[in-house]
Amino acid sequence: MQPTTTTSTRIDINAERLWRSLMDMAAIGPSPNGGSRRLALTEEDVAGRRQFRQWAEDLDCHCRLDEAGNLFVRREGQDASLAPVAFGSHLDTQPLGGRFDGVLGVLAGLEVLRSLHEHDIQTRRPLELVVWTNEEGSRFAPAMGGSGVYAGRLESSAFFGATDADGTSLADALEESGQRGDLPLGTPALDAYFELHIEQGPVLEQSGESLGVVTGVQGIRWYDVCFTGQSAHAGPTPMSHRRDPLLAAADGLVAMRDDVEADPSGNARLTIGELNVVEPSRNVIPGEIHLAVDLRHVDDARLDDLESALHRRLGAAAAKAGVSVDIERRWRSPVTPFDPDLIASLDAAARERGMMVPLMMSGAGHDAVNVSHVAPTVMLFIPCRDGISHNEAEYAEPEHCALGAQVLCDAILDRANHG
Ligand code: HGY
Ligand code: MN
Ligand code: MN
Repeated sequence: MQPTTTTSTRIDINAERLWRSLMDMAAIGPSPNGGSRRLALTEEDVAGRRQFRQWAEDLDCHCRLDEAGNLFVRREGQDASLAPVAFGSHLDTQPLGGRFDGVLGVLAGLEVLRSLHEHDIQTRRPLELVVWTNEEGSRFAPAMGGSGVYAGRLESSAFFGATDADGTSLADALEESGQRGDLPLGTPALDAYFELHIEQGPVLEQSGESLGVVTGVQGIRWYDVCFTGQSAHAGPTPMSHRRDPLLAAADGLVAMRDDVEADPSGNARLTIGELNVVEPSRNVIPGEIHLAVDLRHVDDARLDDLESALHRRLGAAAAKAGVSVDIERRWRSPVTPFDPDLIASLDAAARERGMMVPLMMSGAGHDAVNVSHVAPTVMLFIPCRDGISHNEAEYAEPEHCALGAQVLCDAILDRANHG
C-alpha cells in the first residue's frame, strides 16, 4: 500500500516513547552516579550506536556510515532526487556526562521517524537522521570532529590523527570499533539541518521558558599549554631558589581570569578542564606541567584580544618564575550564525503550538556549527535543571523533551514538504 504523503504537516509525537528511549539509552554506558559515560568510539559508544541502529532499522530506514563514522539514517521521501532534510546530534558523552547532552537530539529525531512510520506518512523530501562522531572532543581533541570533517571544516589528518591519552589514534579506534564506513566524507549533501539540544546553561530555566530558538553559537578556542621549570626537592629548596612551573601557571591563570571577568560584555568564558603534572610526586617540585585552556566569546575580535592576553599573562608569569611556557592553539571555532529562514520556521512552529519562544546564542559548541557551513542550519533548545550539563546530575523534564521533539517535528515536516 502506497504511504500517504502528508499535506497537513502536523503529527503528534509520542512523549512516553521518547522518554522511554532516553532512559533505555541512559542504561547503556552508565556512569557511577546516574549519568552517562560513552566516550567516543569506546565499547560503550558502540553499544549505544548499536541500540540506536536497531531502533532505526525497525522503521525500514536505511543506515549508512561515512568514512568518519558519522551514522546516517535515511527515510525515503516521495522525490528521491531532492536533497534530504537532516536532523540529529551525538551519542558520545563526556567522561562523567549527562543523559541528555546530544542524546536528546538523536532520540527526538528517532521519535519523528517513529511517528511518521506509525502514521504511514511519507514526506516529499527524503529525511536523514544523523549521529555525528566524537562531538565531545574529550577522548580525541578537537570537539565536533565527525561533523568537522564531513563539512570540510577540519583537516582529515587532524581528525583521523588525533590520539587519546593511551596514544590510540582516532583512525585506529574507528577501525577497531567497526564504525568506519565507506560513504565518502561530505555526502549526503543536505537541504537543511535541525538540531534539538539541552541548553546546558541557566538562561531558559531562569526565565521560565520551555524552548529557545538558537540564532548562533559563540566562538571557541582550545589551547595546549606546557610550562617547563626545574624539578627539585620539596624540602631543602628555598622558595627563592625554585623554578616552579605549576605556581607560575597558577599565577598566570589568575591574572587571565581577572581579564576574562573584566570583559565589559560579561560574555567571556575561561575554563581549565585539564591539568597534568608530568611524573607527579608530592615531595618533588614539578619539572613540567601541561594544561588545556578553553576560551569562548560571542565576538571573535574579543577572542583575538583574549588570545593575546593569554600569551601576555602566561608569558609574564613564566618569566617572573624563571620557567618557560609554550602555548599551542589546537582548535578555533568561529562565532557562527544560523540560517534566518530556519530560525523563522522554528519560531513559527512554536507559535502554532501557542508559544512565543525567545531567541538566544549557544554557549556550547555543537555539530550544527560545522553543518551550518554546508547547509542551512538551526538549533532548538530546551532548559536543563539548574543549567547543569557535562555533569552526571544533568536532567531535563519529560515535558520539555516532548515539547522540543514536537516543535522539531513540525518544523522538519514543514521543510520536508514545503521547503
Ligand atoms: O565543548 C562544547 O561546547 C561541546 O560540548 N563539545
Ligand atoms: Mn552536545
Ligand atoms: Mn557536550
